[in-house]
Amino acid sequence: MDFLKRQAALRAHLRRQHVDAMLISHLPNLRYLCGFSGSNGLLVVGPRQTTLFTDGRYREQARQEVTGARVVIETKGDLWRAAAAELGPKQRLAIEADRITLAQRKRLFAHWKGLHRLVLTQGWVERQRVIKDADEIAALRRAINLASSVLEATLARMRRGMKETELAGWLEFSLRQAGGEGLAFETIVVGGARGARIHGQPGPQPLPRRGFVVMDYGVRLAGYHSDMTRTIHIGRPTAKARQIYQVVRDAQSAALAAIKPGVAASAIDRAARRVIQKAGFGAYFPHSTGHGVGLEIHEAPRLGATSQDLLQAGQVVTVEPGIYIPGWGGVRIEDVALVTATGAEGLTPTPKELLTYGL
Ligand SMILES: [Mn+2]
Repeated sequence: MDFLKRQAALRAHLRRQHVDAMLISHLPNLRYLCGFSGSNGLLVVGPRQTTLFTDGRYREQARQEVTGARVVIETKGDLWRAAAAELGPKQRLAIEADRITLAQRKRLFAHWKGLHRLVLTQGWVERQRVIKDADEIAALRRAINLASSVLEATLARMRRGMKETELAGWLEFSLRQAGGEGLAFETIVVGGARGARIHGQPGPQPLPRRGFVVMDYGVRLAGYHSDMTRTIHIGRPTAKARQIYQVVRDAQSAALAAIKPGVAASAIDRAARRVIQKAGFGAYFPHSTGHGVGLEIHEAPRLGATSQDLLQAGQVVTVEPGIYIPGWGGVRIEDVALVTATGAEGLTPTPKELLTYGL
């Protein structure tokens, strides 16, 4: 990961904004700029020097991980005071307004008398993170391939009467066994009518004797997140089940085909939604079509009807339309795609044919 290049790009932005330094508190942004993956840290990017402040628990980890920043281990327990001491008394300072609490702001100003020179910012580092570099794309591919690789063996463990939680557990164990650092988010495994809960948590309910099971899961690897959903069917699908699955698949294909640089992110959402509306299920697709993914599971751009984002080469986004019918169930199919110079490259290798299992 080229941390120095990322810091140089941020410094160029600070100069354009006539800001002397930036105090960064959002942990994924710290990781992006200097490699630090600990859970407590502040980064000051000054005109010539970058300094990471963390506590004694991370001494060894910071020594190994951090590139392009001086590391200060704060032993008195207040990183905000330590960072304030680093700031010049006359500097114009940018802070991440949407990533700082009122209590932290108070601590900063207890030690730095520069309130009138404070610049409240949002998304300065996140804007850089939107375009993934080659190292990041490689990391995302590894996470996505790992997650895809465990699905088949997990599905082979399904048994009649198995609880949703147990299937989710096998999925999560397999991700860990294959080398996953952690889960990308809380695994969703919901069967039968419960599949209509878009963000349902697995429960003690048994897998349906006949019906869909929605599995939405991801793994974190080297800080990067995967995100995929497959919906499988237990028992013989009805004509309605087949139809709904096909509509979702067609909606996803239409969205993937619409991706290319310069296109509005909202147009991708429209492409998926149009297919679902035409089939008469428009009222049953209440969420947006996708989102960026990287050091965070949800980041820019947002592929939704009201999104102002424009697609650009190097963005990595999910495409995940679905249909959810109360009392009946749900179907979602989710892949990750890389926006290329000419279109989209699907990064999720798992096939999308309707898979049916007899238990
Ligand atoms: Mn997703």
